[in-house]
Amino acid sequence: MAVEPVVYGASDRPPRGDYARASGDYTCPQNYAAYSAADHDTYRRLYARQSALLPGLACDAFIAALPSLGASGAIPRFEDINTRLRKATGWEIVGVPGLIPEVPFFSLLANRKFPVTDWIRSPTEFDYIVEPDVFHDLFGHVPLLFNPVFADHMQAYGAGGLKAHGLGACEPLSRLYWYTIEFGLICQPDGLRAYGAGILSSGAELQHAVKSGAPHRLTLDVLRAMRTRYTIDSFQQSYFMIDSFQQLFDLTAPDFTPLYLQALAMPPLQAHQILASDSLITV
Ligand code: HBI
Ligand code: FE
Repeated sequence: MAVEPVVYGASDRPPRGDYARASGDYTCPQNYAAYSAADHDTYRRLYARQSALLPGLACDAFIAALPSLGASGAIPRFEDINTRLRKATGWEIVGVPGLIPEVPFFSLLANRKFPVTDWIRSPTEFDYIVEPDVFHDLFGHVPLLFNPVFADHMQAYGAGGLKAHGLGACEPLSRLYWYTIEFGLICQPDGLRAYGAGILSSGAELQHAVKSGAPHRLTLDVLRAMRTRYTIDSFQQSYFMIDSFQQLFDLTAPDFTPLYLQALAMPPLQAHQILASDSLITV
């Protein structure tokens, strides 16, 4: 079955990935032979820069699990990661040509499969890329799939997403994903840290998200996050903080349908907006 490419946000150019390679569920085998020496070198340099930035900024669970991705000198083989990941949490990663539509995306998560884009950015996009590539998807998302509580949360999120789609409530779910899985902060005994993949895979946003005085930092309230708009082409203006992955799981694992229906019925909030009921955190 032929699948349609997915265009992200207001992007004015077609997505990079070759969607003709994908099967009906949008997955495709990792095209390992297609990587050039320059591609492997891009991954090696991204990994080296990013891993050096983590101490004091990334959460402990992420730092502990990062070596599970394997040697950092070249793009890993998804199958090698899967041998370890299946054993740790029963999750596996599957190749995709890029962003995929919400229903296949949620279906994969609900089945404990995480879609990983298989191509890598060009050297000119070393610092910033609009679409997720293999570095963002692997380095940003996969380490925490080795954490059992976080892994269970991701599955529950996928199941909730399928339900939301049936109710026309994908937008609130996307916002929650954005402010948790992509840009979430966590409070550790030794201070605030990042667990969101968009922060952890970004050279510049890591410091901004955790240490800068500029953005707002709010205690996570699921309904509040579901109402909050976001921008995809600048640092976040607001971040939401959790106390533990267990808290994230507890907030979303039961039936959280009433929350996204509630969010749909309320006006959206701007990315920088602050309400009297918000609980703000200072760093
Ligand atoms: N597809 N490959 C991929 N990766 C994502 O993170 C992703 C996606 N499709 C949809 C999607 N995310 C969003 O709708 C999330 O907000 C749910
Ligand atoms: Fe991501």
